[in-house]
Order: sequence, then structure tokens, then C-alpha cells
Amino acid sequence: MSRTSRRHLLRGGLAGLGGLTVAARLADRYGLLPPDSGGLYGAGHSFTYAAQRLLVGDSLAREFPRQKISASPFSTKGRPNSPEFERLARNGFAEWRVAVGGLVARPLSLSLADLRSYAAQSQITQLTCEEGWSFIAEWTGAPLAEVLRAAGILPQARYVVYSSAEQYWDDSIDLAEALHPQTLLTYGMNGGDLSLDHGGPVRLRVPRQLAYKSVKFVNRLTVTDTLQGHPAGGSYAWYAGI
Ligand SMILES: Nc1nc2c(c(=O)[nH]1)N[C@H]1C(S)=C(S)[C@@H](COP(=O)(O)O)O[C@H]1N2
Ligand SMILES: [Mo]
Repeated sequence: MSRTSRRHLLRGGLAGLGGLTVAARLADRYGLLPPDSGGLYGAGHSFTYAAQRLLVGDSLAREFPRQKISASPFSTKGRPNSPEFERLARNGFAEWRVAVGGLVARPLSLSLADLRSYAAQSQITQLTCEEGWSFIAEWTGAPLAEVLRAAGILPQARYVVYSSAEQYWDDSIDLAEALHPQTLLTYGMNGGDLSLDHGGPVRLRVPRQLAYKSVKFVNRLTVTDTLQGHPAGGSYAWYAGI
């Protein structure tokens, strides 16, 4: 969609028509329906997703100057509670792998060294929890877009589902978010290795959405054409744009 027709749709359509159900119908027509749009809050949620996808487009999450990096970043401090994780940790995560599969031409199994072999990208962005707290940090990693390019995503791909070594829901993002230049498979924070507190060895950083989409201890990515069978977000909204 061109910029003008986007604006036209926004002014004449979503904004002008008002009713959320109408917005949801429009969103559906333009392929802007989030996959969890059914149910009680469906129409309102659809409106948020559609409005943000139209307004935000490919825009960047805000980046901060180095002085703004938080001195003591808060952590929820959860850990994968498994002997296997402890074994991998004792080994300095030399055997950690991020599996990349699903609708790809070449499934991958990436070690930390493999991830570091992609051109590293750094960003100073804010991690914002839905509960109201946040911190700013420098995150370093491989752009997810580059990893997906290496794996060769198939034409019917629409989502990337990602899994944690921790007991956490499999979350997912659409391809626009997955290919966005600020979406990173991070292994570094504030100049050092990503600590266990912040989801090391590997965390998917999705800086345009709330912190719960930035899943810690990521060990599997699955490219799909549907989210059927991939419940995401628990009771949280699937699309968490900020
Ligand atoms: N694996 C995993 N990832 C997770 C969570 C979690 O409990 N487990 N919590 C999410 C939520 S709600 C928040 S606010 C942030 C907390 O990140 P932090 O511990 O680095 O501050 O991680 C997100 N990613
Ligand atoms: Mo959170």
C-alpha cells in the first residue's frame, strides 16, 4: 500500500467511520487482522493492530544516547528450571543451539559462535514491562532478518513462533516484525555477555512491543503460515505495540 493510500484509508476509513467493528472489518479486508482478534476485546485489539501497522509501518523503536542506559536494570530473575539448562550453563553454553525450522528451505541449528558470525547489530532501547516499569540498555545480537535469510523462508511464511528453554508460552510475531531491522537475536547487553538474569545466552529482542514479547532463553524459531496450534501470549494481547 502506498503512503497516500495508507493515509487515505486512515482518514477516510478507520478514523472517519468510527465504530470499532467497522474498523475490524476494514482491517480484515486489508490483511491487518491480528490472529487473536476474536472474542470480547477482539474489535478493539484489531483496531490497535491495524492502526499501528498503518501508522507505524516500518518505523523504528526509539533509540537513546549512551548516558541514558539504566544503572541497575530490573530483572524478573526467572530461570529455566531443568538439569539440562544447568548442564548447558556449566559448559558456558558451548552446546546451546537455536534451532530454526518450519517453513524454511534450510533448517539451521545455530551455536553462539554461529550467531556471532552474523554482522552484529547494537541498539540502545527501552524494555517496557506491561506492569509499568522499564529500563534502557544496549542490546547486541544478530538481526533476525539475517538469520531468516540464511534459512531461506518460503513464500507462504507469515509468522515466526519462538520458544524458550523456560516454561513460558511459545510467542510469535508477524513477518513485518520478524524482518524489522531492530528485531535481534541478542547475546550481549551493555557491552558484556547477556546475563542469565536478562535471558542469556540468547534472547529475542522485539523493541517495538512490550517486554513480554522479548522472550528469554530462546532455543527454537519456527516459521509458520498460521498461528493455529501455537497459542501465544497467555492472557496478554498477541500484538503489544508501544
Ligand atoms: N523466558 C521468559 N521470557 C520472558 C519472561 C519470562 O518470564 N520468561 N517475562 C517477560 C516479561 S513479562 C518481562 S517484563 C521481561 C523481563 O525482562 P528482564 O528480566 O530482563 O527485566 O521478560 C519477558 N520475557
Ligand atoms: Mo512484564
